[in-house]
Amino acid sequence: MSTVLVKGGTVVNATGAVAADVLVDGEKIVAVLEPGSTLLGSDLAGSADTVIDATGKYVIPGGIDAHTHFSLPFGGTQAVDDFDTGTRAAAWGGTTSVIDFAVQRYGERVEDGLAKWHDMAGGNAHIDYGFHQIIGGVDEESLKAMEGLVDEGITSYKLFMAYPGVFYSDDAQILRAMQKAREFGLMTMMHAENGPAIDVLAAQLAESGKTSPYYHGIARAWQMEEEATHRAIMLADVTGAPLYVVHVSAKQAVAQLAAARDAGKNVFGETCPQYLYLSLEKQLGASSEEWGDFEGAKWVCSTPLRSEEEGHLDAMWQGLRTNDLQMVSTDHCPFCMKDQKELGKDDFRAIPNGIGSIEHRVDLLYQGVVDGRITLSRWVELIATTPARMFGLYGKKGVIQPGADADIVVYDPNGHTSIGVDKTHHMNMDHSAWEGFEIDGHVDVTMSRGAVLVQDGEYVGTKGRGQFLKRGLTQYLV
Ligand code: DUC
Ligand code: ZN
Ligand code: ZN
Ligand code: ZN
Repeated sequence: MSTVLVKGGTVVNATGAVAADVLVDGEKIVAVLEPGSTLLGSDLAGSADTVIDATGKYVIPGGIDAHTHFSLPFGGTQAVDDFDTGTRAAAWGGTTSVIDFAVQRYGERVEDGLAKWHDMAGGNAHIDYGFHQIIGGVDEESLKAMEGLVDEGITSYKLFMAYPGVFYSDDAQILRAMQKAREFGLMTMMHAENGPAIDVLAAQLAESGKTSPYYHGIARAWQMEEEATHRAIMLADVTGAPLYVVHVSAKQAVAQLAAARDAGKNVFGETCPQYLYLSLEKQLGASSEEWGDFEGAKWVCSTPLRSEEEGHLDAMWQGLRTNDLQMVSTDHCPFCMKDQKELGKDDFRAIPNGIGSIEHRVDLLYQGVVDGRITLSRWVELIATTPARMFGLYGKKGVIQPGADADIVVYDPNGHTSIGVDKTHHMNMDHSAWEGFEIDGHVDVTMSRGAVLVQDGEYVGTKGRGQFLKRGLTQYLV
């Protein structure tokens, strides 16, 4: 087995930072050697096959993006990153594990939906991957199938309170699924928006001629998110099942989560980079020569972008500081403008919902450190450690320590990253939701289980090297 020494850097974990060399043997970290260390391993370090110089840089656990949608069929089309392009872009941005959503649609067997996702990922992923299971139709058969998920290494599943006729579950279905989840230890992930009410509001707007992308966010009002979040918390509470609310964007939803957590409930919240940085005002003001005011379609996602003036963006950062929000995932769901977003040119309801950010999550959150919004250790906790604990991967992933997988990123705080389609852009979309963003930091090296994927601005990873992660139960319960 070949050995690699990552030398001279500052190792940053969720628990703190220390100057240390990291010794890798094969796929594992075998030693974290502080200067003057006489531990076993020092000799080995002297004779490492490869040395990576990390002087002046941070050595951090590889990012874990716990919310992606590769090849998701949605809105009459399909998300354009697959397990090949999506995980490659992830590696470029310092992410070494993803948890993607396998889809079961109404009328389809859960086992078949899952098998399809294994087929799509196997032989294509560049980094390690796990699955959550979307249950798109809660009935006797899918409830029975939920019983087998933990043995498959799938310890979380997702329901939708939105998208009637597509993925939607009503309260009775949600309650029954949560009872099953409670019995088998599954984490319930919830898309918490009142879909039936939103669809009425959206139809009324469209019928009165308000058809531009901005009205997507008006229809999906924060009240619809607050109400659904509250309902999900109550349904979870009555069943005793833990609850994880995905893509939180409304400050009122954060308040619901905070109140539940203050009461000691196992309720968790995830936000996304778009809710930290992009706003409804930005979307309203967006216009380009090519797309006119349809430019705003680039930022049509659900939950929608919220008003910065009303304080939603600040509330997301605040939630991350207080741990009322524990997670930041991308909800990577990329659609091109041409032929895809364009489907909704005359009616925002037909714009496929989604933003692609998998390449930029580690950088965008690092900018939060530079801007004084979060600490360095909180950054690492958010990008790697909490996702690992939340979804049953911690120890193997999410930490720089002996015995962990050698998923390591060398991050340069003196480097710089300019985001844009003609600059850093390896996602499969014809635009970037992050065009023009400047990051005061840079991913220099990405290593996955001991193999370098990105170094010196070059991609040297291998399609198909990524392995399926059979996950354990959540390690985050109170
Ligand atoms: N939100 C999105 O933005 N895209 C896909 C599904 C979702 O809930
Ligand atoms: Zn969702
Ligand atoms: Zn999603
Ligand atoms: Zn650099």
